[in-house]
Amino acid sequence: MRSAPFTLLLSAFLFAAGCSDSGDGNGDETTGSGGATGGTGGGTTSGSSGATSGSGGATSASSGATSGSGGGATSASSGATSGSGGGATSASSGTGGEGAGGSDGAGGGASARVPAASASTLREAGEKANPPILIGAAISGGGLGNNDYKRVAGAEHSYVTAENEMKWDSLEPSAGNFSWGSADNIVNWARQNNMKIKGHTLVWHNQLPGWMSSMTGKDNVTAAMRRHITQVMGHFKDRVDTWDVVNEAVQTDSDTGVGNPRMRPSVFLNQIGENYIDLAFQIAREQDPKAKLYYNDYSIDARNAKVDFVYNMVKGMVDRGVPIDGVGFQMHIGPPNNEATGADVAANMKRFTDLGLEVLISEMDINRCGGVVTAEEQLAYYHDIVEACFKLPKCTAITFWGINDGRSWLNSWSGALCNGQSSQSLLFNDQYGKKETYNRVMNALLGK
Ligand code: 9MR
Repeated sequence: MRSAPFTLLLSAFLFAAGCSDSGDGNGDETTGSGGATGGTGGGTTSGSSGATSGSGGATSASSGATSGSGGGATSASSGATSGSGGGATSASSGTGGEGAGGSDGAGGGASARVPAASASTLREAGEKANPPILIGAAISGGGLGNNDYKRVAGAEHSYVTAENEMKWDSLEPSAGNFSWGSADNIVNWARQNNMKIKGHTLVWHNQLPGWMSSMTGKDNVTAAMRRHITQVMGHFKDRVDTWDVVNEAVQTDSDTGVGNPRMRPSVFLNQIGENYIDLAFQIAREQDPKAKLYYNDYSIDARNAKVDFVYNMVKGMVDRGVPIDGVGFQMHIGPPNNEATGADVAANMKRFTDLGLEVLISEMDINRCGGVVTAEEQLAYYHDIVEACFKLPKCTAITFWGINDGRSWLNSWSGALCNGQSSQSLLFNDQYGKKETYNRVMNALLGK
């Protein structure tokens, strides 16, 4: 397994390869209206049969679909009961159990997640775990045009993030004029398949239309940000109840999260100031009192300068009473981003859950290009990182950034060092067959 010294080496290598922070594959490269370029189109203890419920969330039994409009919709392996209170509870054999502080539907203060005895899909393994865990995928409009893609995506996942279709340039291409069609297609497909949806993403420096990125004046930018958040959350209300409110607001000298962490310049930072982050979360909370509101970023997966900065930023928000519910760790492992062992991830995530926050793996893929991550390392990373999240009851979701290798954004991003080769980064091959990476993830979800 690679450790900090390797990360530094990788960082130096990426610099040598010309992968500076202004061109990293996390989208820093574009700020204009045509942003999307790469890609493909687009306090209890858990028990064996405990009941769980989230705030306003739906609850379903083992084979049931996870659904519901409230935050923290969950399912339990057996004996599930629903509740409208905020407290997540898991109890042994349905004997009740105590509320876990009203924080979420994720097991609250549960000390361990109990895996399912068996499962035939990742989704089922997640739904039958106690507390349950959402298994997600980035879904593209282009992908949904393919029947195999749809079959695998729907069968294996319980959670959807639109890969590009809910970004600012897609939803509000010109000021005040909203375009919902491609996002609605994904959201409606997800709901037909009883999948929960994460809105991605409300405030981000990238995939921002030119009219917005060139706006000047604090009042103008604040008003435009307020309108965007309000309109978008309003349109999807009762369909989308978890949101990446702010994405990638922190940068370092290296895409691996090393060196000089600082707030990332953007129209929001430049015109409003650092307070834009608090403001975005406050506006989102006003719009939906029950939604789960997340901060999301890359290369914060293992302990490094960037994640220390993000930790302090998020801790400040919690201390100030800013309505943040959790942090998404993107988990793009390998070029152009960081590497992280399971142990790194476990220790790093725990700091955030100790603040009372949920954590999520929000965009996982492991890039094999450039010979930086070997096949064996990739398998171990997939198992051990998924296991690290699974073992934390407050790690509420694991989302993979795509379905099959052939459609991965990494294949066409120069910083990923693929040079026309497949990144081999996901769980399904080009024919939508399960890869060994799938088996390792399944093992981790079953506690093996
Ligand atoms: O996968 C997305 C790709 O199709 C787009 O071209 C790219 C443009 O910025 O965004 C990709 O998704 C990014 C996500 O929205 C935020 N985190 C990094 C992801 C990979 O770059």
